[in-house]
Amino acid sequence: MTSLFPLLGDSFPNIHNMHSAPSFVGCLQDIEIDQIMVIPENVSSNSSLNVKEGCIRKDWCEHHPCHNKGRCINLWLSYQCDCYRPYAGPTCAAEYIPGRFGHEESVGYAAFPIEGSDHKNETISMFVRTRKPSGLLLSLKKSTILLFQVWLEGGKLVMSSPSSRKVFGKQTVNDGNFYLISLKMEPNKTELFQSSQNLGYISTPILTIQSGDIIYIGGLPDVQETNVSGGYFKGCIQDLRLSNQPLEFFPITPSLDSVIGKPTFINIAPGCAGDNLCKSNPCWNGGVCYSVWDDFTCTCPPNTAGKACEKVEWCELSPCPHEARCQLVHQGYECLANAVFSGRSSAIFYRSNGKIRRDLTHITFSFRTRDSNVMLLYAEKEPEFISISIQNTKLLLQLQSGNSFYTLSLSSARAVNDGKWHQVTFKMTEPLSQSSRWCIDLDEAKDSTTSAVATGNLNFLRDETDIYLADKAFDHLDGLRGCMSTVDIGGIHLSYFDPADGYTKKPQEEQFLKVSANTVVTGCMELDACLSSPCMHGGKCEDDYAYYHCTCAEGWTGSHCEINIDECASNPCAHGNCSDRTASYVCLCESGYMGARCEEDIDDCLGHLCANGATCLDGINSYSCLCAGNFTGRYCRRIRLPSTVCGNQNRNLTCYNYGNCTELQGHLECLCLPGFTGQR
Ligand SMILES: [Ca+2]
Ligand SMILES: [Ca+2]
Repeated sequence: MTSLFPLLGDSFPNIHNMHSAPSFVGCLQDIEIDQIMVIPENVSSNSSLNVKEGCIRKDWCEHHPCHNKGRCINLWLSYQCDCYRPYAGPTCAAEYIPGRFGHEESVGYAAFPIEGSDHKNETISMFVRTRKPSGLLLSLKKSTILLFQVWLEGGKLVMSSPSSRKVFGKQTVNDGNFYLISLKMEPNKTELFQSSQNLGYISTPILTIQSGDIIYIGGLPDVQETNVSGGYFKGCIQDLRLSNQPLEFFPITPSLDSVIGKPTFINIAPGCAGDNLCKSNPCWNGGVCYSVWDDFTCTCPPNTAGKACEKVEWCELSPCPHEARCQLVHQGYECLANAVFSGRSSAIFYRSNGKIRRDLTHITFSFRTRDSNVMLLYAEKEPEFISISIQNTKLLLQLQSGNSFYTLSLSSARAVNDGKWHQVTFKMTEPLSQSSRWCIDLDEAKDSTTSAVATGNLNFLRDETDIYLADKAFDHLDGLRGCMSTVDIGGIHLSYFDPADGYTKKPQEEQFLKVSANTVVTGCMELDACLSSPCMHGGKCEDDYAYYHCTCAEGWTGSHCEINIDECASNPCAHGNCSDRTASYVCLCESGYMGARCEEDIDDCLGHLCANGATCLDGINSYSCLCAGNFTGRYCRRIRLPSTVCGNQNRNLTCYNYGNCTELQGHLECLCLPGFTGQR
């Protein structure tokens, strides 16, 4: 024999038809058979198949034939794709078809019976996508005996077997994304993985999956048994595998020599379409719904919030009159204000809108008054009634309600008519009971008393019962002079604003409506304004609830008595300059005048200097002398008429009016002209 190849040719004429073992692929060099070198030249063409000279290797992966990021493995004659899950097929272009469980509120599950010999050290793995926080994922059963199972609880994975503790996942997986979950069964334990993260293990006896065992996915045939472990799964499961064997819901790969018998599928849909949750119009308040997988989102209008736009920021719509304070209440808002009542005929009354369903077990409000006997709130539906009043300066609740024969009477210990604000709550001590004791809570429990007897709640106010505020309407007493806050009965308010006031209609279903048409004066001051002593200069302050008033001391005026009255304004000084003082004035008199108003002319003749019997004539700050006889001059000290004098230095005589003074024998005598007489 010189060559093996002819022999080969003879022995394997149909080598390409033999499938039992694959042919060698690669290069051979320096082949020596029986010390004879075998080289391509001495191998005849009919004794060889697919043998080529040289050792050229083609890069089959050069053009990236694998899809979906599959890894390409270059072989001599072709390539192989190593696919990422859940892709499959020679080029990873195919994808395992997910099974949709619980589509549109259906319930379903899959059951894969095991066949063939015992399976040890197996891994069960799958992709899971859901938004539900609970649901059974996998259950392995031997006949009716549960071996172990995996389910979702609070959005987290849980694994357990009947004889083991539970293993809990750390993160929630119900966010609508796919998660790869694996169970690795080892001889005496089973480990749970989320992607590559080991979540823990349960100890199991040596676990072999045997022919006849069943892997349940998404639920069990028995509803109650399923509900114990989170109920039926809602979501998608994709690329389920028992080790490397795909367990397909909708096969895309040819079934191999299977370890799985004929599976059962109940209500499993192909693909992973989400439910259309927008179908039920879940968005409130005009929100626009957009479907996302097994969920929805709402595009909310301004002033609304929440997943379904269910929360309305009502107060941001400024729905209240400017003097009111907006407050959010259940399903809506309320406009709160303090009202001023001025006694008789200011009473207002309310009625339920007929839609109040809640139990009314408390009543809360604030008030301020100086009245010592006055009605604050009254309602009656015979024989039931409620009366809240001030009697002998104390706050008093009288209540007869339900089946009780007693009239409950509950009074504050302290006087409440000091004109200051007081907050009061009357409430049932056991609001869930049909009948209970009531307690009063005044000024943040500074005054707290509980009734001795029990009675029912205020539910009679839900029917057609008039609720009077600030007056009883049909008695002879004056109504309240003072203020009341908005009254809160069981969380529903008695608004001072009419629904017809043109503001946004209140959306809440349960309401008390103001029935009386008279408008309420709002704007009661928060505090007694007189506490800050706003009246100056001894003015007296009076608090009128809505405003305050200063009664000024004498000499002062202005709203706060800040102006000194000008008492000189009426020019009170007759002959003088006025100088203003407090509640008075001072006159500085001109010369010659006296008196408070300078009205008095001073008698300047007192101590006058008029001589010779002259008469003093009073003037202004002066006087004149009216001379007698023949005197003249300012003070009448000079003789007024022509005269002659006779005699000597020691003894002389003056004769007036041209009388002739004569001396006869030492006797001096005046000889008068005709018409004059007298000695001189
Ligand atoms: Ca003055
Ligand atoms: Ca005078």
